[in-house]
Amino acid sequence: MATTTARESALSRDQLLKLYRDMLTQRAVDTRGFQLNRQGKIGIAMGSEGHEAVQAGTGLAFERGKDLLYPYYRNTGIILACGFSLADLFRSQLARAKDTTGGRSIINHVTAKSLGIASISSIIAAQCTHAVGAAWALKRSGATDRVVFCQFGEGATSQGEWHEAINFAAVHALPVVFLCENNQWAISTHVSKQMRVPTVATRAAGYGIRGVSADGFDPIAVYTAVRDARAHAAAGNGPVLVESMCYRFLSHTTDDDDRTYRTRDEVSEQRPNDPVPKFEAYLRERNVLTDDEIAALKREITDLVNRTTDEIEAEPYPEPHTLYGNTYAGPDDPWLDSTR
Ligand SMILES: Cc1ncc(C[n+]2csc(CCOP(=O)(O)OP(=O)(O)O)c2C)c(N)n1
Repeated sequence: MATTTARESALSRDQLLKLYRDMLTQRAVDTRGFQLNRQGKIGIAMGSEGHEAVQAGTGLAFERGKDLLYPYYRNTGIILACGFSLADLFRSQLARAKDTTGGRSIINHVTAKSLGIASISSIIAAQCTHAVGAAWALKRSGATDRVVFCQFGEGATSQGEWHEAINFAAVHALPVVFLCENNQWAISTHVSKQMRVPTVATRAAGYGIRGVSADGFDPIAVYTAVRDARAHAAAGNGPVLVESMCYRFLSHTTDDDDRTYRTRDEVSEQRPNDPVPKFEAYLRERNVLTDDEIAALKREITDLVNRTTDEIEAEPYPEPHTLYGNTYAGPDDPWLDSTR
């Protein structure tokens, strides 16, 4: 098992700025989700504070137009980094008519075929078998330089489906990168109750594939690990398991109260690892951005998120007669049709 912590600065200024913008956007969107929930405007929000470096780094390694992404429910940052529109994300959260599922799915469960983004999974590890199926299809069709990104938390690695998926992908040398966001908690279950081995990446040895642990608070370390894993899989060498070590600073969702299972001291001890101020300090030290530029970028992203929220809130909800749309063939409302 390899460990990736190196802060490689072979990245261009544009790449560094993309990482930073994506991290700020993810945090602003998640904060807004919690606010909208507390205002009674959306049913539930899932924060990802602490996962920004993982998701921005992964988004940068994803090759748009070639790769496929099989996300899980905490992946708003990745889907935005891979090109999903902010407006469509808020349409999903606010269940508006123009949402890609017509306002019918649980929040953030979006799909974007044109971007290679499969539907987000809330069924733990279900996306892993789907991702492996897609990777198998890529291999059988003779596609080259195309890789499937499969995202999940460390809790998912206790599901049978995860083991089946990774084993099948290993045996058939499929072009898939398994990407674990290890935030130490699966709702109230600590990682120490999840597995006896020290890291998820160590599990790769059991399947005969490469396993890598990356510093998930450092977007450059994550990017480097995922980029290398992608290259390995794309070259026909089979899957790689990349684990990014991070932390979930907020409750599991707005329906969860994390004070019931972890201490405030534990959460405060992790705060210095917060990836957003850490990356800001790095950009400042390297003279990539000044304090004024950082403040301006934050204002720009806050304004964008505010404006988009207002615009989408002003859009209409789906019409009641569309309730059965995409569910039954024929008229939208079978209850109005007495012959059915
Ligand atoms: C098959 C299945 N079992 C249980 C659940 C309930 N559940 C929802 S989230 C979750 C925790 C998953 O934790 P992890 O995979 O570590 O991801 P995290 O939420 O920490 O990002 C569980 C058990 C579910 N959605 N699906």
